[in-house]
Amino acid sequence: MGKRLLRRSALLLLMSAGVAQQASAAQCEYSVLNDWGGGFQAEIRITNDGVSAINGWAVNWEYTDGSSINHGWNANISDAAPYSATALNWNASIAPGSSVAFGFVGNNGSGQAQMPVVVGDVCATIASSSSVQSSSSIAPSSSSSLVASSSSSSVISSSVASSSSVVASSSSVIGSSSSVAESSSSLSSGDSWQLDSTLSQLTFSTTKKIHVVENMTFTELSGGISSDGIATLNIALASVDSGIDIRSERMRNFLFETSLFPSATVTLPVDTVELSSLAVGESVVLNIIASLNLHGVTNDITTNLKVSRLSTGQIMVQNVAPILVVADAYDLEGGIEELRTIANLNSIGKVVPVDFTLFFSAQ
Ligand code: UQ8
Repeated sequence: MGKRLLRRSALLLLMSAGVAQQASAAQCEYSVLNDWGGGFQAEIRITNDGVSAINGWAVNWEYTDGSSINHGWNANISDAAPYSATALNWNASIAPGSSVAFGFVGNNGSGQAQMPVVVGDVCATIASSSSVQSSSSIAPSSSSSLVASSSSSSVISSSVASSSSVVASSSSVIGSSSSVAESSSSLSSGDSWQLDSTLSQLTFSTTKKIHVVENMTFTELSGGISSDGIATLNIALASVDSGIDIRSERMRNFLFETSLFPSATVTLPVDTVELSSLAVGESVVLNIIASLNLHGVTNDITTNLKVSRLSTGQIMVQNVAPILVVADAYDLEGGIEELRTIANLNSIGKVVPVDFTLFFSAQ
């Protein structure tokens, strides 16, 4: 009886805290997008479910198993534990009903990727949840829901999420899409190689009216290869350049939905010993499995990459054959249909070849 009363008053306390903060409260959600045993890719999404705009935000989270972060994007992320992140200029303000997300890759402390509770003034006091959105072919992961008070948390339920593995064909990959964002992070110290965004390029080709093919590009790329062998490519989807301004804007709003999904991220494990033993002037073709997170969906890409050492301090990574991104595999078919209707076209192709040349500089 006493215990029941105690539980009820604790619940009432939580509920009233939630109500008091409702006007500007946001849900702060930690998701593990990919867990390959030794490392992980995760995202924190802040969703404004209050009635007024949020202007500026900061969140904190802690790992209790020694997990650490190597590289992040779309926020200023602290270099070491305890981890915190603050907004960049372009994503500081969150309108009611909208959300912003930032991401990072890191090393697991022990076993599976941990899912810490995210706290901060901006986060609703009553609950914050964590879930695994998808997993790579390398390792499946699980999801859990958490209820958190401002300083402590307890797991109230957990369930195993199914792993979604995707399309891979013998020579090039099938997967699709993603959303953009400016990507930058204060975290670069863990990288042994950093993507050179001025030299690197990523293009894709679209097809309309059966046989009209056009080349388009993303102008903002970032990423790196960490000393413990995690390569990351982050594509700011808002930087899409279709060659026609109004079309690029429509692609941001209707196709990639960049306010919800600001960036597409590719991660893959890399053998850093093999990389450092590559002589200047030498090239190697590697068969890799990467994970592409785009438009809230993560799929695997199996393909060949040509890696060339241009100098002691520079490597170049190119696709050997175009990587075929299937729009449907990333929930992009609805957006393509919207673009087709707006432009009054009879067809837009849903398989999109992607090509890239990436340059990395030694740190
Ligand atoms: C050492 C080592 C190994 C390091 C590794 C380094 C590393 C990280 C490597 C990466 C490896 C890797 C595997 C990378 C993968 C890269 C990929 C695959 C990235 C994905 C990129 C991406 C997000 C691509 C987009 C995909 C997609 C499905 C796009 C859909 C585009 C379409 C179909 C657009 C339709 C456009 C169109 C025809 C619009 C119609 C239109 C409109 C609406 C309009 O308004 C207008 O103007 C008035 C028109 O013109 C008249 C129109 O046509």
